Amino acid sequence: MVSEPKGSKQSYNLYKLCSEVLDSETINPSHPDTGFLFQSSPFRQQEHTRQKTVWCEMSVDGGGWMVVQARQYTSQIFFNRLWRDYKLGFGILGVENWFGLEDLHIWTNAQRYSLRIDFVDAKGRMAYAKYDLFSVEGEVDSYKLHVKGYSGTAGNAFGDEQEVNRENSNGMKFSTVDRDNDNSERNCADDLEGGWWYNACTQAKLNSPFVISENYEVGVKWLTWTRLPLSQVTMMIRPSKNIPEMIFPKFRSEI
Ligand SMILES: [Ca+2]
Repeated sequence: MVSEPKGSKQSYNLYKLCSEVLDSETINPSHPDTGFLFQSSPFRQQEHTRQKTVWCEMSVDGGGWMVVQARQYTSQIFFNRLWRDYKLGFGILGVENWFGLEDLHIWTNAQRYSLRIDFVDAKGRMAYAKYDLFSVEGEVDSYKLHVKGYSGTAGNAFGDEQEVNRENSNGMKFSTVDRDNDNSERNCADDLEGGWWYNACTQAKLNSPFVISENYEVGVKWLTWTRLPLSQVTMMIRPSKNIPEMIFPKFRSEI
């Protein structure tokens, strides 16, 4: 944990983001190499007091990532939850969790973020998908997903926003079992048993229950990589670096 400045009247942190802990020269050498929890805030200004305990991942791809979704096939956390739970977040930090759509919106609108998703399949093989830009709109727009700039080894299961593909999640609203915002005549969240940015429905089934099957319909899957069920997934975000504003005019600049 990052210690607080001694004598400070309020509990403001030295750092606001996982990436700033990493960037700092005063990083505490007692930090574990892989990850830790600390109080984070999306804003730099001290008048913004919105804070949240977050899970920092410091060993993957240069570190400084904040984990926003994690699944493990051994876990007991139930993911087929209602809108309110997906909005506010749930799970156990450091084990299996959903960060929460409202905070995802606030964080990714405070500045530009990259997204990285790491996968382990049932045979222990690993792959990843990375997006240079990731943002989530507000609740009035049903937390619509936007990603750009794919790279990685697992394929772009979110798809391109301009591309017509009824399984692309990019540009889609979030849906839960009690809020059907998808493009299917059915209720994708009900059929696939987890909240997600469904179209009709998706190639990225990351909040579904773990089922050992190569059946396309069931299990935790990233179908541009493999039909094998996944045994582990981690979604994490970090501020984007060195991305010219003019290329991505739809994304807001840092406040
Ligand atoms: Ca529907």
